[in-house]
Amino acid sequence: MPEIPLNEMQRLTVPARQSAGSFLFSEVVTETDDLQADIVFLGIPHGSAYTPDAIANDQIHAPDTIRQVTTRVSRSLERHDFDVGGPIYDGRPIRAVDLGNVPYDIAVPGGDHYRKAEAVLRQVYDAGAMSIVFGGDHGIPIPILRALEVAASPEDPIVLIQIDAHIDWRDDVNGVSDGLSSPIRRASEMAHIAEIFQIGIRAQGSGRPEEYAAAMDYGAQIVPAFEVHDGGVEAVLARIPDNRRYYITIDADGIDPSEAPAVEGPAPGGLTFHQCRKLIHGLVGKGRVLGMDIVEITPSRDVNDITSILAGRLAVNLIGAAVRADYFTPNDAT
Ligand SMILES: [Mn+2]
Repeated sequence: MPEIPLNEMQRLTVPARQSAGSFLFSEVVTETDDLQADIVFLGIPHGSAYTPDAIANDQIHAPDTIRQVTTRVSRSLERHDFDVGGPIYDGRPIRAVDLGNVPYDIAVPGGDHYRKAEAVLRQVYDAGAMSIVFGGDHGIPIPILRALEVAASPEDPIVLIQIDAHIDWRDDVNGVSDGLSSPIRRASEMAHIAEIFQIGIRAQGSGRPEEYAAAMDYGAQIVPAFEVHDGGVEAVLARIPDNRRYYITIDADGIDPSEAPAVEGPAPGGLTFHQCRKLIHGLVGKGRVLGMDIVEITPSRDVNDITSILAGRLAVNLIGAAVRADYFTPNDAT
């Protein structure tokens, strides 16, 4: 591919739309070469589209919509937050920054946003920061998971936790292998990822016989939604190995449409916010959560922004739990 001169669109990230602000009032940083941060927020609006019209799908608006509802996620960082047992950052000197969004470059066929996303996240993980990424569709964890290579090794592989109605094991759709139906298949091919838990799967789970067979051959741990409802989150946590590094990918349709209506394919019987929260807190207590993404939110279908607020609240719960588990700084640090 010919070298394209550096311009605005060649930047790895660009700030969010000004009216959207930043997530949780955090400082906006788009110079990431020497990143200093404990936690980063990043929008990856664009997946790897299956059809030309899907390049501009509704999901591309989710990162800025989630930023825009910040004051409904957290009125102020100083307030007591009952989900996490105090102010979100617990008064500790945590540096959380909003890296903006990974731009789509129309000058490059197919875009080069996955390359940019992977590049910026490699910097994030090199800096030892936790990533909280807002998609975008469910293709966007693919560059995230590739970048996680720098935070793990084949000897200490990452445990992938997916919350989703669908198993996402397609090898390709329309010849596109990095799209929204394939993130778990791609993850399964990465040497630095082992043990995949797929939680909340239900209905037909978009698993054709060959995808289900591939998941079983790999040894994917499929935890259907109704198993979570019947056995409880504790039983799911007990199945997940302790003292590991974890990465969490949440497809909004894994959550029940009564709580997360802004999805393309609502499926009854999904996980509740309460169950997701418990799972996140449980994982933080088990080991090191390296990051989390929340994808597949379609803001135009939302009801009173509840799905975007829910996404923000899941992020707050991960942060609050990680801060109190001394991920970033000990309690007595000043
Ligand atoms: Mn999915």
